Amino acid sequence: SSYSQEPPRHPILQINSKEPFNAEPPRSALISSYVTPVDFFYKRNHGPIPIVDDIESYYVSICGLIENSKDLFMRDIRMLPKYNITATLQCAGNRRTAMSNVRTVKGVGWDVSAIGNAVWSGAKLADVLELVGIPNLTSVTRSGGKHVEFVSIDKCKEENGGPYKASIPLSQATNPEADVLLAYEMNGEPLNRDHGYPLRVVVPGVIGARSVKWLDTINILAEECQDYKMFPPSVNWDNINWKSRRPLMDFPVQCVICSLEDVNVMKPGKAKVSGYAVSGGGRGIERVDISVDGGKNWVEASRCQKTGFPYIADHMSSDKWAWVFFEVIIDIPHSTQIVAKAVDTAANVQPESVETIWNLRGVLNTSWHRVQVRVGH
Ligand code: MTE
Ligand code: MO
Repeated sequence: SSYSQEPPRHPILQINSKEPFNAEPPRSALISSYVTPVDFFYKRNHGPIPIVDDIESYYVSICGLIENSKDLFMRDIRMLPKYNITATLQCAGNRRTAMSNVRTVKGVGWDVSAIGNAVWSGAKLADVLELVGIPNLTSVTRSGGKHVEFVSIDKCKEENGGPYKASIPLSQATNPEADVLLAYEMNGEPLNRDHGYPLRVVVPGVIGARSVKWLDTINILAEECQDYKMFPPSVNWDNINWKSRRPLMDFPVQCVICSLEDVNVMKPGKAKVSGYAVSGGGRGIERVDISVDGGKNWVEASRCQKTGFPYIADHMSSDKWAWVFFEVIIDIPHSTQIVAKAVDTAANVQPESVETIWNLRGVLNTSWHRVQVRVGH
């Protein structure tokens, strides 16, 4: 079958769908390391993993609404300044299973680990576009170019066998501060096949779907790609109007307890509650609050953000797109619900209940994270 040449994967991963391969690490493994090891990093695919075996002949085409289209080989991309960006990638479907427990949604089920934090290294998309003369925005804007579409070489089931693709606004693509990368390394190693070898896009602070793996073509377009959208709870498959909503970009503030499973049996006394918190758009985490009485009273957890790797603490690197870990030691005297919620640096808060944000695609479940603990003697 087309899935006969899949790469080997770590047995710790919990498999949510085998073909295409979609898997996430257990909660405890996710927070065992600030920089997520490649083996533990969630894998989100829409088709078989493509094989690129001749790296010398591999190139990315830049075309669409530009005067001269251009092909860039790996050596052209490697010649540009190399940046190391620690960025958290999160699937819009993270925590979908909890949303589908309210009412059925369409999409692969995920617990809380469709997220990971890696050091991505490569060229800035802004530099790549400059190489082909694109920041000369006058010519592009005159031609009507407003969006940059990334097209992959993979073939996916959901696209009727066509390639996977996604777009971002041209203004973000050409902004060096947005840190959009064409990455060829993950955690200091060449990308592996699962994560996009030989080259992938990394769009920090934005839903994972925009970070196209196995990049084949960059298209300058007038219209954005019609994909990943969020609808109100009243919209169903009979009254859906795709054109009525914008594609999702920045992910909202998110926070999850990873030290506890959904139902934990524990002894009364002090326990550690820890996990991750992250916000989109480069917004930091201002505060993480923990409650051990279902959300009536709160204590603030301590936060830490370690730098990705010691050797990249310089002007060529950034960790403003990376998650924080939080931790609090707290007394849990009896069976209860433990809740976590975060506030980002723009004072955005998380919705209290998943019911109010239910949507038929099951995206952006950022409701307060709740775990049930049973305390016994
Ligand atoms: N790129 C390609 N070519 N094919 C895909 O299926 N999945 C997207 C994105 N890029 C996908 C892709 C989605 S939905 C997510 S969340 C991230 O890749 C997941 O990246 P990862 O598998 O490296 O964790
Ligand atoms: Mo995703």
